[in-house]
Amino acid sequence: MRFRALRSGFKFQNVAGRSLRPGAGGVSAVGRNGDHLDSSLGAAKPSLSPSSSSSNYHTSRLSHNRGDCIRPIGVTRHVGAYTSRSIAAQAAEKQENDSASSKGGDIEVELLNPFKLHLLESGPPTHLHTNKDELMKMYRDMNVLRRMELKADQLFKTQQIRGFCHLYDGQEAIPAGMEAVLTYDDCVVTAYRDHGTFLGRGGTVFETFSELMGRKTGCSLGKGGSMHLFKKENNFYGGWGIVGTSGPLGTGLALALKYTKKPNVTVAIYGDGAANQGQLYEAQNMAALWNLPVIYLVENNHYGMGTAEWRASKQTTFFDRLHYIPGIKVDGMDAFSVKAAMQFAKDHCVAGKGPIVIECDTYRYHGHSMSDPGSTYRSRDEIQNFRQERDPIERVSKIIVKEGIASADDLKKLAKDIRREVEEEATKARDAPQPEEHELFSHIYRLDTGLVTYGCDRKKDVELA
Ligand SMILES: Cc1ncc(C[n+]2csc(CCOP(=O)(O)OP(=O)(O)O)c2C)c(N)n1
Ligand SMILES: [Mg+2]
Repeated sequence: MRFRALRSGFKFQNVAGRSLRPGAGGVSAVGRNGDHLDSSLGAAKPSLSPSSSSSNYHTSRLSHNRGDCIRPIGVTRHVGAYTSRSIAAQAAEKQENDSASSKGGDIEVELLNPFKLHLLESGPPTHLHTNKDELMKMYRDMNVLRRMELKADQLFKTQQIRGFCHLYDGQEAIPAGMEAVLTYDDCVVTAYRDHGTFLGRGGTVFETFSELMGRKTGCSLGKGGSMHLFKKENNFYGGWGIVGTSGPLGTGLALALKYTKKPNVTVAIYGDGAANQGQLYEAQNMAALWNLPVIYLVENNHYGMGTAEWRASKQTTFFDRLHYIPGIKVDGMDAFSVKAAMQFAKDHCVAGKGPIVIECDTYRYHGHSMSDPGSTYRSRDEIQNFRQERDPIERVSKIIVKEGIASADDLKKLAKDIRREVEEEATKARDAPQPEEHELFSHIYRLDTGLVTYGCDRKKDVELA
């Protein structure tokens, strides 16, 4: 399974309720249920922003004001209608697809939101070449993730998922762009909002639902839940509940890569809230000192739980915090921008230039977790404007239709197929068995001690074997 895509001219409202001007026209609505397709897929707006690193890419508190981000250019090409494939089959095809799609293509995409650079003389390109395969893959993979999160919301509300559950919808462009560059020989580690990262690393919808519902078919055998998705075979190291830990863990993984002379990188993902933790700066000091191949990727969705970034951070930019680690600020709602930054950063690391920070400007549609309605500390307008003006899936849809790769109807059909597939995976996961009782303490204590364990009522001893 993989992912991959922007737009804007947006309006959104800051925490004080100040509302910013929406961009002009041509915007398709995203329904509350996540349906994002409609037939108003109009022509792309012209570039509003220069393609340089200094720019009008402006963030002040929660006030942003940018132009359209991707303007597809080039001659229309036609391909046949796409249908969805098995979700599991998509996961197995990553390497092959990546190399095919990363070879570029005949569709030129201009990133209309320029990068912001820190300690870098030049940055990623502002034009990318793509092709129908990559576009369709981005569309499909982001849709699978969106649909999975909407289903998880429903399963939680009907108490089939219990415990913690942090949803990722809205942020789909990050794994989409990131995984368009990485291979499974690169390492990734993140915090608890890990569903998207897991799918990007080749995890399946079935494994995710199984884990969320506590089934033994889950990627952590049903014993970890939403915050502890793992896929070690693809170098995905979690899934951690304690925020900020992904910084030191990722630094350690990068040390291992350097030590074993691998031409790879580690991506350590953390949020804007976590970004103020001390452990992160200790780790980054070491990474800079030892020139480690680590990309610190900040998912700046502008809130840590219910706290706006400006309430928690003296400095609300994260890519330029250290005078000894370079950084790039990127439109994190645009998979192509993320891809370009990621390629630049990976090349930087593999060339032995040490760590680098990528700050992705993004947004979560759901609240912090399922216990947070997400509407008390931010306005409905703000959420709605992100959905309408910057939705990552909608952005790719527009390019696809504009380029004549598939019609709006084809895409609707594909989205419907994906919805059905996700439903089926959820049912399969629900029907899977729970972990055996004797698994209760495995992976926690040694099993060969002859000790028995029991619950607080001592009704039943369980042998650790
Ligand atoms: C060390 C630590 N302190 C506090 C918490 C409680 N906590 C859970 S999520 C969270 C906010 C994190 O926000 P951010 O890093 O922006 O991630 P996001 O939820 O936006 O993805 C906090 C403070 C925690 N899990 N770990
Ligand atoms: Mg955050």
